[in-house]
Amino acid sequence: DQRYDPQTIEPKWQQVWEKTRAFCADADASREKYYLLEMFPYPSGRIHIGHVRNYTIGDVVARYKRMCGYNVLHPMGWDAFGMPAENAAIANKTHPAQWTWENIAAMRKQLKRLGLSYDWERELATCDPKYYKWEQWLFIRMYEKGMVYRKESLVNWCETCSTVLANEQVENGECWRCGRPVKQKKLWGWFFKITDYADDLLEHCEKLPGWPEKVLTMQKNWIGKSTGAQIRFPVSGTHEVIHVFTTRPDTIYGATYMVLAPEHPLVRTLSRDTGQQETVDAFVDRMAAESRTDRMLETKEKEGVFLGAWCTNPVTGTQIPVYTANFALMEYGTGAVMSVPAHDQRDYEFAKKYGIDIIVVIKPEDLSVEETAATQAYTGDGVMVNSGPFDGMHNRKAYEDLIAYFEKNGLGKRSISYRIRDWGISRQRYWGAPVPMIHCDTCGIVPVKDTDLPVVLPENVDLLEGGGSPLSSHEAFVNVACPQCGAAARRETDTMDTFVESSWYFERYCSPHCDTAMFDKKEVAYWMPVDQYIGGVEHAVMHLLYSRYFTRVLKDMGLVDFKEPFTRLLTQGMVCKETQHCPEHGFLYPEEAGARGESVFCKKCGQPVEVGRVEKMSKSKKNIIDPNELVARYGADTVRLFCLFAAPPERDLEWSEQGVEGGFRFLNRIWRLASAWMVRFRQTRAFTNAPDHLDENLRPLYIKTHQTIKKVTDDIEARFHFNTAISAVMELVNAMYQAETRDISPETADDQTAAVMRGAMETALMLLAPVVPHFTEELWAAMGYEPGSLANQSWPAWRTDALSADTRLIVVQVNGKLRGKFEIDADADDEALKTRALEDENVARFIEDRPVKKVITVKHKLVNIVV
Ligand code: ANZ
Ligand code: ZN
Repeated sequence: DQRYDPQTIEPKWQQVWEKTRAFCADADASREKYYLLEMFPYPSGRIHIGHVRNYTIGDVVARYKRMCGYNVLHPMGWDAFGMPAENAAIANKTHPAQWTWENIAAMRKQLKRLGLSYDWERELATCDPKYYKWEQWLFIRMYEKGMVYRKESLVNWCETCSTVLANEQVENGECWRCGRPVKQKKLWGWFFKITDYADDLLEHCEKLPGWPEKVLTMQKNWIGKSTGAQIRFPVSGTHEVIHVFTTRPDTIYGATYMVLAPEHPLVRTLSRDTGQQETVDAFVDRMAAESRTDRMLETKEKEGVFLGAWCTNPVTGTQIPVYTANFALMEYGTGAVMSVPAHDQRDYEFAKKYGIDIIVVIKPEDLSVEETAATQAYTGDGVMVNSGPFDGMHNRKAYEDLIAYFEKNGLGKRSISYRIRDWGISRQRYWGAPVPMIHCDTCGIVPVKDTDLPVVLPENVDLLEGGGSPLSSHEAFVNVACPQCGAAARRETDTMDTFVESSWYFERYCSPHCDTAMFDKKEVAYWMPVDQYIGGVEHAVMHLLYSRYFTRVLKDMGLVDFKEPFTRLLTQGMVCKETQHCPEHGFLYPEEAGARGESVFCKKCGQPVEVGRVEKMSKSKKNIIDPNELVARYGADTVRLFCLFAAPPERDLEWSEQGVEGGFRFLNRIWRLASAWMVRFRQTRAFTNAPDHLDENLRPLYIKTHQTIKKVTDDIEARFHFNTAISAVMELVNAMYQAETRDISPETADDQTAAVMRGAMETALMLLAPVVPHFTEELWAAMGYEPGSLANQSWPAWRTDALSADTRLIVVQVNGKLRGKFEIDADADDEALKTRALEDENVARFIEDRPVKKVITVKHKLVNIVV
């Protein structure tokens, strides 16, 4: 009698899978493909529990689909460029490349130990010149098509990381990576024209039914399409004109002041020699030091200064003061706001603060004009007032009429604004893919020749302590001949945002070793799009939007023939765990707290510890679990089982030691039962026929078996609810134990009994195979099957006639004479009885070609067919 020992079983099967290339995929037009992808990891050095959960969920789907007969592609690789490598290299006096490749080796080993069914022959790392060569190639194609441009602009600058950040990488005014405040800096950089695709990206949000609604909403908000008008406001006493973008042209009669963004070019021009110049300059300088997103916060105190200049409201002809203020953003609309304090809360607060007129121009039915904006702005619909010829009109109608009026009189035009900006991809850092461009004094900007690609990152660099790029001081890298005129020129030293690499890696996986193109078009045509993508919701805008954009670029280049890279998306929840908190020492590791009776105390100070707050696992909360330790203690299968059993994938999972123990016990229960019956199992085959051929006492277990197949399949198909699927298998195992305690034992079992037990056990193994692949493969082989064959075993099918324990025997008559019998669900309705009766061969023989005149059914008893 052998003990269940995952530490010997698991490496054994992993070797078998590797040797037999069990999960290597080949395109095969005769088979239906299924591309399952999890977001690839950054090689930080260690797999954390979030990875384990993410990859386990993906692995179960991949293994399940394989058993369902699909040709499955399930690749893995490394998002290997980026800042941590550089910082670690500076701190540890190594090279980013060395640090990265060592981490990859360590993490690959950890992933392999989890028994994930990857096609490792397709492994890629984005820092490999063979990979980024094609990114550079595409960059040049995009440049040729005007999809990339270089400009000087105000950028989000993180002092700590000394690099530019994309808007998507600024969170609440802070760097998404280091959490420090982000500043504004004027800098030259490269941009991808993602805004050209804003509308298309937005529209197709409606055509992604396989994506979570919340992710689509985030993308829509990020793209931020607003419709309205652009209107011209002439500046008094000059020839300048201020253009505003407004979503509410219907409120123009209430525009009592103008606000320009601090960076608006007219701010300095208009304030010159007005006596306000110094105040304005000081304000503008102060704003430059603040981050944009910070300024956008709704809660941020509104502040601004008068420019000393006036402009004319084009419909009223009144002079209104021009301000600059923190809430106006240069990057949105035109950088100028016609402020309507009566109908916009932000404008209202500002007007109150600076004593500016508030004029109501839209009145709701239930309020008087005086009451309408008495304490706050009124933002709803209503009837136009104080609006000259538009008075009395509904504001929605006035909206349209006013735009028509502007267009007719050259005062403005219909207009659309987007919140999304072009994607700034320049990074002033070393560890990234070099932008393949050359600056020549005579020829200007010249792309590197295709034959000179890749532009390889030089290895021998001095990384600068405080960050910054060592490339610009690397003479051998920088000095280059102009590809066009041959004169001495300088190489571009910006590297690309790492999100560029992750925008096409899923296409590269289709033919990862292709060295004549980004990818083999035929392979991509077969495998793409990804059928199921799985990853964290934190990528809802950046990575997932960039990837959609990049796929559109590839489509417009004729390289792919689809727009959307990911048909279905699953965003898995976080892994959380209880925390322990001491009032004096903050969060405690489990070993830093001791138990005294019912209560827990801090071992350092003896004070009682607050136990219980469940939070996302993180080093700072001291509630992390090391997957390596867990695997060493319980084996990979138990860890996988727990990750899937404890919660449905999209929900947060609360870690519990007892839960893991429970998983381990469950596997041992199956193991013991299988071991006890194994000799008997080997002498028999699983029973698979209709249940009416079974003895009464064996029928319940057989039916339970088929019910379980159906339940597990339905749970996986509907929403990947592995937790309830696993519960169902647990019930089946219980049913086997119950059958055993009643009257069945391996020693006394007759052939039919052993066959039904074997069928139940085989079914449990097949249903659990995607979840605990090593464990099930071991028992599968023990039962006499070809070792390693379970991974490619067909997913079991249920018999519809074996789904209900409560069946009835129905007799079938033709013209009143008994001609057949069948067993059917007690719930079966008349229609089901009739269909089943007519299907009966014997019955059909007696009907012959005669038309059926009438069918009489008696529930639970009889069908009489009259011909
Ligand atoms: C007048 C007005 C009246 C406005 C009113 C709103 C309500 P969304 O909907 O987000 O697109 N705006 C325009 N450009 C701006 C900029 N660069 N910085 C800050 N605010 C700006 O916002 C559009 C509205 O935001 C515009 O419509 C404008 O204020 C303001 F009752 O114009 B509105
Ligand atoms: Zn030149």
